[in-house]
Amino acid sequence: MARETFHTYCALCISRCGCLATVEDGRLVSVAPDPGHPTGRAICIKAKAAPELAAHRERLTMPLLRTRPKGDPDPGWQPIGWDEALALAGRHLRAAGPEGTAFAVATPSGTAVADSFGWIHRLAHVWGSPNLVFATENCNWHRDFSPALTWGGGLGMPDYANTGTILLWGSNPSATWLAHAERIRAAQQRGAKLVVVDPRKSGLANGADVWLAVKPGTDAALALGLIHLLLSEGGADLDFLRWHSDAFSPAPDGPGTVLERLAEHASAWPPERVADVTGIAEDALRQVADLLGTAKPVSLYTWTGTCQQEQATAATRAINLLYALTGSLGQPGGNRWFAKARLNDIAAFDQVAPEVRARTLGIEERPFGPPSRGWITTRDLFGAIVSEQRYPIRALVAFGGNFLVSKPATRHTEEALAKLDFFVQTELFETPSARWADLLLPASSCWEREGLQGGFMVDESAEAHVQLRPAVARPPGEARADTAIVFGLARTLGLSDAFFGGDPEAGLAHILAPSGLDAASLRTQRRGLAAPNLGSEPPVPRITLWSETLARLGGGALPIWRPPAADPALPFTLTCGKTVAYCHSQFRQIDSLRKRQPEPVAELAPDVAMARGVASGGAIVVRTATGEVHYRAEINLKLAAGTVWAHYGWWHDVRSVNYNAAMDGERFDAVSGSNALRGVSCDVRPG
Ligand SMILES: Nc1nc2c(c(=O)[nH]1)N[C@H]1C(S)=C(S)[C@@H](COP(=O)(O)OP(=O)(O)OC[C@H]3O[C@@H](n4cnc5c(=O)[nH]c(N)nc54)[C@H](O)[C@@H]3O)O[C@H]1N2
Ligand SMILES: Nc1nc2c(c(=O)[nH]1)N[C@H]1C(S)=C(S)[C@@H](COP(=O)(O)OP(=O)(O)OC[C@H]3O[C@@H](n4cnc5c(=O)[nH]c(N)nc54)[C@H](O)[C@@H]3O)O[C@H]1N2
Ligand code: SF4
Ligand SMILES: [Mo]
Repeated sequence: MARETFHTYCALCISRCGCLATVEDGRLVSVAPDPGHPTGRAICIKAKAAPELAAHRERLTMPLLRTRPKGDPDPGWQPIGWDEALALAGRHLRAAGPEGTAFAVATPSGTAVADSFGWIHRLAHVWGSPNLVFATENCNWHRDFSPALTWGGGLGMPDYANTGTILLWGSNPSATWLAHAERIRAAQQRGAKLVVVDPRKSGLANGADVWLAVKPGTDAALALGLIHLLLSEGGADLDFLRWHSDAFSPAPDGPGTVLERLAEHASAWPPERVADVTGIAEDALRQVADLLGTAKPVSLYTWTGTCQQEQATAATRAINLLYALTGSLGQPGGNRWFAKARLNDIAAFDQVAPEVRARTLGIEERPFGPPSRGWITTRDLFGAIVSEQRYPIRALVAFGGNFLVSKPATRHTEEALAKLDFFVQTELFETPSARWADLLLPASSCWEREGLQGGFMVDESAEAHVQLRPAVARPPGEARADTAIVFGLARTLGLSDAFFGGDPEAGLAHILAPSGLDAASLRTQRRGLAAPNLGSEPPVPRITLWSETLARLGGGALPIWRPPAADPALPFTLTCGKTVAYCHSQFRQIDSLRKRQPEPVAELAPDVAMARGVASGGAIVVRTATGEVHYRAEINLKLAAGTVWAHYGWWHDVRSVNYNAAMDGERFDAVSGSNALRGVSCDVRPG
């Protein structure tokens, strides 16, 4: 048997762990860490299960055409050839027209669709559609773009090698980003302090100097309370603020400086009140304020814990303001924007005419949110499809993504998918969302196609690293890479001129051109190379503590936390998070992973279990204002009081075990559109 081992990286999630893939006769047989790679020190159980994923009997192998009506549990899939499938898609997209076609893509942080992300955007833009759905508002928006409201750029990455204190806020890399967790652990071993803000103590929180068990959805109040302590007890870096911020400018709308106004604003949050709202003991608050003021430089990472909230913009603004006060932004040991390879951007955002851009769904309501970059919410898309109020949208072209499970308002989603004239989806598996497709196209997995990664994020040298992942295994049947499918669609739509004459290799050469690297050298050095031509790391940006933009939008120049409307019938707080076994709605069909985590679990804080007479292992129903979900209960002593922490992403019954079927999608952040998926009022009963 021909057995061969390749240097590659696992593309299944954002960690992009460097690994060694062993293949026998075109079949992936094992995946192991590649310690010499910048992110190769460890791999997780998902990568170990990759051979099962690649060879799974339920993988799609042929283009499939629906022959039965939508809503029929059996779509009556009829296999067809690729040429026929692409020609059919071309006819339907031309009938719908560019504005009548929306595009969708799975998350690049939790799937390997990252390989094709730029190409999919290019297809949408060159075709002329202003509307592309992806999970950004619930995912990376508040990490990558909402800090722009405070300092004009993204969050950057903690400089772990030099940091004094790490503030990990609503992010759990031990389950979600192995290479990131590894860097944090190394910093701790070097002596860095770690503060974790999370309603649930898991992973790194177990070894943290302080764990703040925040009540879900109260992060903005907590951050305002810490701002108050920093400003009232001398922990803020006033010299830094003098040079880099508007702190000492006169406040635009009244007496005093901006900093004085911030101090006054935050003084509404003395420790007693913060403790009352967030459930965090005053001692712990003071301990954290002390660390932030003294154990510098401070670095910050925050992700979906603070983003999937109704007040996500206020929460991220308050956390960003707190961080600005530490004086560590852009400093060695603080958050930095490590230089990465210079690559050409192929997304072609400017190809959409301004008058069409102006019609992006949601742009009027959220001009500083994702629609400003062409990213729309499923609520807006499905609303437009069903109501036809703005303009008719008749066709949807989706590359992965499983909205019926990953987005709220399941019934509304079904109604919209049913109404589309034409829905084509590329997928590895037949998901509940794919079951509504007219045409289902088989995608190869990341182990079966080449992929380029320009930057591995977690430190300076990792970010400068570029790797061209090889196709190591044979795709099942006729499955194709998403990029190849994009090129095929471009060809049928007559857009090949904008796609390098239809030659993906020429496209790759174009992407790499400014980096000083080329495909040939990356193909001989499969472990990747440091890019000779890096962009430059920006200097410390100008910080605006006082946001005129948000004031104009009605959110207040300084962030405000509002208590959610109390509902005595729903006394507990529901929230969620990810586990290492699965990504979102994926991998439930993989036996070894399913063995690790066989069923949907809701963890209950002891007070919740006690109040409702639930024992660990019992069946329960979690009820929100708009739905119910069935779970197995587990009592978790390391959970903030009053909290229910539940799994999401299950779909063996898309209604009864699907967290998001209990979310109606009508509660969302006004600036970004992020859904309130965490911090939701709920009750529990034995089921
Ligand atoms: N195994 C695995 N890895 C993944 C993914 C996956 O699905 N599975 N998905 C990838 C993607 S797309 C993303 S966006 C990242 C996400 O990465 P993370 O943001 O790390 O993921 P989560 O576990 O969803 O949420 C982080 C933490 O938020 C906490 N949390 C819940 N409610 C609140 C709250 O109200 N306030 C605060 N402060 N914390 C809260 C949870 O307890 C959890 O520990 O992971 C990526 N990696
Ligand atoms: N309640 C709740 N809801 C959430 C979250 C949460 O924490 N709680 N997290 C949110 C976040 S952070 C995100 S990013 C979204 C994720 O939402 P989605 O992007 O919808 O993610 P998945 O549910 O994993 O669906 C991804 C689909 O893409 C397919 N796929 C995987 N790789 C490829 C590929 O290479 N090509 C193609 N064509 N298909 C592929 C998979 O088979 C899978 O069916 O969910 C959000 N929804
Ligand atoms: S954490 Fe696991 S799934 Fe994610 S890239 Fe690393 S090995 Fe792959
Ligand atoms: Mo995400």
